[in-house]
Amino acid sequence: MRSTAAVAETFDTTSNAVATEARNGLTARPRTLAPWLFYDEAGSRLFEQITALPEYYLTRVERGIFSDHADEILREAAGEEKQQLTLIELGAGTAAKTGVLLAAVIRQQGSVIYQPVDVSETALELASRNIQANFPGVSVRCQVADYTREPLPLDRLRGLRTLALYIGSSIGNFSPEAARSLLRNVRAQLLPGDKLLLGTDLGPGPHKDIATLLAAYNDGAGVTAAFNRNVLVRLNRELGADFDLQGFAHRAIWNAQLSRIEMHLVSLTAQRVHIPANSAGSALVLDFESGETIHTENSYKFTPASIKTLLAAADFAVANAWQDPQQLFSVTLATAV
Ligand code: AVI
Repeated sequence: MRSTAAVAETFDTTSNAVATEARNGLTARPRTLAPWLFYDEAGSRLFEQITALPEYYLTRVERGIFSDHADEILREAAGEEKQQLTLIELGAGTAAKTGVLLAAVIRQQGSVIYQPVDVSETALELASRNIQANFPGVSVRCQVADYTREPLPLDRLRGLRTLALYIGSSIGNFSPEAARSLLRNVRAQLLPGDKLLLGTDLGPGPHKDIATLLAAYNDGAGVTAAFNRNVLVRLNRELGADFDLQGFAHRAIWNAQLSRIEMHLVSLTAQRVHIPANSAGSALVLDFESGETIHTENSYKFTPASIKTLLAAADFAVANAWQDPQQLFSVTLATAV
């Protein structure tokens, strides 16, 4: 966990991380760029826009599940003993998705301590201001931390049961091994009986076709394309690279075997890209063939069975799960065993 004062120091480390990721990913075959590179200021704004797109059902449908079932979810999380809950949210961002759950917990127990964890201090400041203005019973304790790399900075309060929130299908952006290890890390900070609420997008099913999935990652307005290309904008700006933005197309594909949507950037011509020498090494000359791709993101899609297996691997047992009527998305409540 980083203190606020240490955040400025992380700038150098961050640009070094960008340089290292670009070097390793772009010289590998197939070429890759890690999805965390999407989230600079412009990318975070584009992602906010994505969540409001008609094709991107994930945010809307998950919010609908919360609206329909928040009281039940919170009641089950408190258990038969009706224990007081404290909430911790991984990757909370501005906590825009959490309002419905916070309102329900306030109805249930009058007040609550809410601990949002995120790498972005700015997002957390916004979260704290919004929540304090709109939910008087909530006391917010922000934690600036990268929960994907560091142990979860959980403030355990005596006698209170913890409900950890990991919503928005964020778990889907990790490989199965990384997802297991992330959830094991969360589990290591919890006590038996504590709960985890996990939001996951579902794979194709009786009411969900592959076209619905693909459209969510290839919207008509081109916002997801801009989000994907923004990674090149970032490398041009931060590393002085000379990617021709029009020379790369956005592509989203469904990988049925691995149950994931993949996002790629496709080189439209044979082209050469330069990245000047930087803290990660000497200058790079990258020769792209026409049609060659950079793999930028995986977004895994689940079934009730695969959610159960993933949770079990991290010592969580499914307590209950809620889906929308079309079975697009699932919200699972799991107990730490
Ligand atoms: C943040 N994450 C859950 C999003 C997803 O659906 O995988 C990121 C995203 N990529 C393209 N559109 C949205």
